Amino acid sequence: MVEGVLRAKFSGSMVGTAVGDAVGAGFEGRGAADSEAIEAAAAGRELLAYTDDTHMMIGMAESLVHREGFDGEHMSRVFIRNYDSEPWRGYGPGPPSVFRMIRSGEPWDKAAGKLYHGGSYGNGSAMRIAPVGVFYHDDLDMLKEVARRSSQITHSHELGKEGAALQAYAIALAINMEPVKDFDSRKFLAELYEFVQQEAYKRKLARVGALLGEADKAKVATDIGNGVEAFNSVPTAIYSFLSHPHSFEETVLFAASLGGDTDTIAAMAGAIAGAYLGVDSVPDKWRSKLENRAYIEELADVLYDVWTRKKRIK
Ligand code: F2R
Ligand code: MG
Ligand code: MG
Repeated sequence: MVEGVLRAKFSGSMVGTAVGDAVGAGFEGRGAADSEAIEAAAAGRELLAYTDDTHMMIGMAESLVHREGFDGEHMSRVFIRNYDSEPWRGYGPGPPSVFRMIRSGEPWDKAAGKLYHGGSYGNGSAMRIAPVGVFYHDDLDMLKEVARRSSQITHSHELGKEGAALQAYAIALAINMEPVKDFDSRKFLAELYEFVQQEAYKRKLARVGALLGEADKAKVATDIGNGVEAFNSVPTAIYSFLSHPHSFEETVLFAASLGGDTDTIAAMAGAIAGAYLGVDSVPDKWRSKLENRAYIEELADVLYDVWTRKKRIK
C-alpha cells in the first residue's frame, strides 16, 4: 500500500474513534434519535469534546509509541496517569476500581479479575483499541494476542477480551483494504465470523448478516444491541460500518442514532470507517472542531513512524 494512504488510515482510525465518540457523546444513555438531530447537535457545538473512550485510546497509543510495542505494565501506568489528570471524562465504574488496585500493589494483569464475576465484559477495552488495530494490522496473530492482553488490564472476562480482539480485527481488515465502489460487506462479515470463537459473538454476527439492509433502526438496536456490554455494542458498530461502507459521516450518524451507548458505538464504528476510508473521509465540519485534534493526529503519525521503523528492522 502507498505510504501516504497507510498513514492516513492510521490517522483515520484514531481520529475516527475520537470524532465518533464526540458526536455520539451527548446522546449516551438515551433512546434512539434522528440522524438530523445528532448532526444539528454537533453543528451547534464550538468544540467536539471527547470522553473516556478517546482518553483511553490516547493512553494506548502513548504506551505503544513509548515502548515501541505492547508492554502491559507500562500501559496500565499510562492509563492511571491519564485518569488521575482527567478523571471527569465519564469513565465506567470498572477501570477506576482497577486503577486503585494496581496503585495498591496488585499486578497489572491480575487486578481486573477481581471485578464483577470473572472480570468485566463491558466495552471499555474494545472502545479504545484502534491503536492496536492499526499497529498490528500486518500480523494478525500478534494483533489478537495484544488486543486480549491489553483488555486484561481492565476487562478480563472472556467476552470482554473477545470484544476487544474482534474490534481490533475489524480495524485491521479495514486498514488492509483499498476503498472500492463494490465493497463486499458479506465477505468482510464472513471473515469476522471465522475469527470469533465465543458463541455469543457468533450469534450476534449472524444477526448482523441477517439485518444488513434493514431500514428499521429500532430492530437493529433490539436485535444486535446498543448496551455497554462488549457483545451488545461491538457487533452493532460493525453493523453501522457494513451498512454504510462508503461514508464515514453516515456510519457515525447511524451508530450515534441507535440510542443506548451512543458515544462508544459511534467511536468503534468511526474507528473501522476511518481505517477503511482514511482520515480525509472525516468531514471537516467535525474534524476541525475536535478537541485535541492536533495531538491525536500527531500521535497517529508517530505511531505510524514507529510501525515503519520496526518493519524495517524485522
Ligand atoms: N460511563 C459511561 N457512561 C455513563 C455516564 C457518563 C456521563 N455522561 C458522565 O459524563 O459522567 N460511559 C463509559 O463507560 C462505558 C465503558 O465502561 P467500561 O469501561 O467497560 O466499564 P465497566 O465497569 O468495566 O463495565 C461497564 C458495565 O458493564 C456491566 N458489566 C461488565 N461486566 C460485567 C459482569 N461480569 N457481570 C455483570 N455486569 C457486568 C456493568 O453494568 C458495568 O458497570 C462506555 O460506554 C463509556 O463511554
Ligand atoms: Mg464514553
Ligand atoms: Mg459510552
